[in-house]
Amino acid sequence: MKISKLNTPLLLGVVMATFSLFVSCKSDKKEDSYAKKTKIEETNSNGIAISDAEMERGSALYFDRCAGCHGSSRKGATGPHLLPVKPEGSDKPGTLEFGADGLKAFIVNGTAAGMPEWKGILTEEEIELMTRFLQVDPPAIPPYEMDEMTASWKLIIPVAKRPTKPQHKRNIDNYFGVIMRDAGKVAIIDGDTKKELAVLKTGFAVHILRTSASGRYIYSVGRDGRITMIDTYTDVPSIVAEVKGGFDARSVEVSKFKGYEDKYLVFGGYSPSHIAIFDAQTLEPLSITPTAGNACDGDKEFIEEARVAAIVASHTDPVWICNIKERGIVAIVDYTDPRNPKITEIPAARFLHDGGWDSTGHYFLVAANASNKIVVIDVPNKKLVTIIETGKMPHPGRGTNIKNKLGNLWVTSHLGENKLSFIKTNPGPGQWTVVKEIKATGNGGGALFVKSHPKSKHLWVDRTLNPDAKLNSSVDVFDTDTLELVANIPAPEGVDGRAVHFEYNKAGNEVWVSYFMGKKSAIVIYNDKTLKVKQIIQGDWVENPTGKFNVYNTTHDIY
Ligand code: DHE
Repeated sequence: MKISKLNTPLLLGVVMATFSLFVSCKSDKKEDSYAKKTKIEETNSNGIAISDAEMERGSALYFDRCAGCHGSSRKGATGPHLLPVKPEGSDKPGTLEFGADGLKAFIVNGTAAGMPEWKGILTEEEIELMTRFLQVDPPAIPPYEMDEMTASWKLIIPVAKRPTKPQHKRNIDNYFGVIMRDAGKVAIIDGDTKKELAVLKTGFAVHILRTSASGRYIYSVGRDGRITMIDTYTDVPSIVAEVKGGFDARSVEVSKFKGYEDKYLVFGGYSPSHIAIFDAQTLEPLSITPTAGNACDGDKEFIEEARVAAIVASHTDPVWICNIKERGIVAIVDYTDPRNPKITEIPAARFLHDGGWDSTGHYFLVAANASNKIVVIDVPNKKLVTIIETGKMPHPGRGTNIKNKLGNLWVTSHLGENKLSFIKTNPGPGQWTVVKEIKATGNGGGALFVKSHPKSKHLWVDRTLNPDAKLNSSVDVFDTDTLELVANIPAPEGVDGRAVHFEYNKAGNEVWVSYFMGKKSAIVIYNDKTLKVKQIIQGDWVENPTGKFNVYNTTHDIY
């Protein structure tokens, strides 16, 4: 079969975001994954020759590289389904229809709609294995229960042995946690001196960091489902506890409501799909709540793979907001009884991905990227406010808040098109509508993150997944008053790769940008006023940096 024949049906469904494909082979391997438990006699091979050992390797490869977008059970999410036979209601052919040659063409060449080329990332032999693995029925996702979770728990430094106050004079509020994704490490950098204080081994492809309500602890979570807890009070920041909340995850958050500071931590499982709650001082597991259920739109199908995407913690109530991706449900999780959390489900839209607070911390806005919408939730009242159509595949990160003559505006970028949408959040005419749309430099989508700061007059935008190297290696800066483009800033000399994600320092006068997936990784720090480079952080330990989280801004949800 020729690639041109394959393109139409499958490409329609493939969207801009098979990002996990980029995770380098150098990554720290998962020490244990669901792959180990998959055996061919437990699945239907559909006549494809594949041994148990190959099944295990195929599962591991799929899990690490493809599951993020296509789902662990291969039913599709951000990317299309990869099931042998077309499921009912889908317009996309099954993998058996494509056959080994067809699947190989996709894997080798990528797709025009955003799936990158695998050639050079996977070996020939791995690609060949995947063409067979994808034609076999997907293995069931094994359970991951409390006993296994508890067995994985390591309390490295008990609370009683930790210092009661900082053992140094540095300003923890201006520390940055920076993810070195492909090294499986997190660097803690002093934002005042720009010196790395520690580069800690945290696990396979860490995805995000969050800080405790007091700002003392930094927690990481990644594609091996491992949570790592870092104490900033010690002179050299140190890991004090670890636990595995599941096989795969993208989010973690802490309790931030008054009286619950630094008490509980929530983990959002991609695989298995569940919400797990831990003691935030020790990471002792407290409860697991599966998220499977029906979809938001009344579809009768019971969705087993109902992954937990973005999580935020309310400052006004003792709740977390957990977004159940495939079901399109916003779950408000009351943590006052953490062993038996009360969950209010708000049907919204599919598939929920990432989002953040408006400037008041009362409303939460989240992207339903498969339906091109932004969902607005009134958190204290546990109510859906509205669902707003913005553009192709909104991808805000946590979004960002700016203020100008149009009002208080929450901003999202889009993966699927060149558009920045500004949603008015304050009361009055136009509230909860898109009051302005603008374009970034050049053509096409690929934007992943936007960022501003209450003290800044600038809005920063990346184009990480745009195929044009000029665009994906530069960042745009807009004036928040006029919304005019102020600058398109290319990668500085000596730096290359794709620009991704922004973070301000505590004072709101510096912007940190990561450069990854190139030969010269770096964290580039700009003066937010002059837009000139202030410092470039490079070195052996700076390996494909991605997300950066300033302690003060993360603790107080400043974005
Ligand atoms: Fe992310 C946030 C999921 C690919 C970097 N990413 C998130 C969140 C989710 C998510 C659910 C929101 C967490 C929260 O706020 O609680 N990301 C996914 C995926 O499923 C996806 C599409 C594919 C995958 O397999 O992981 C994916 N993400 C990527 C990347 O390829 C990026 C660019 C680099 C990487 O880590 O591989 C990437 N995602 C990030 C970052 C954030 C994030 C830096 C945090 C943004 C913030 O400011 O909060």
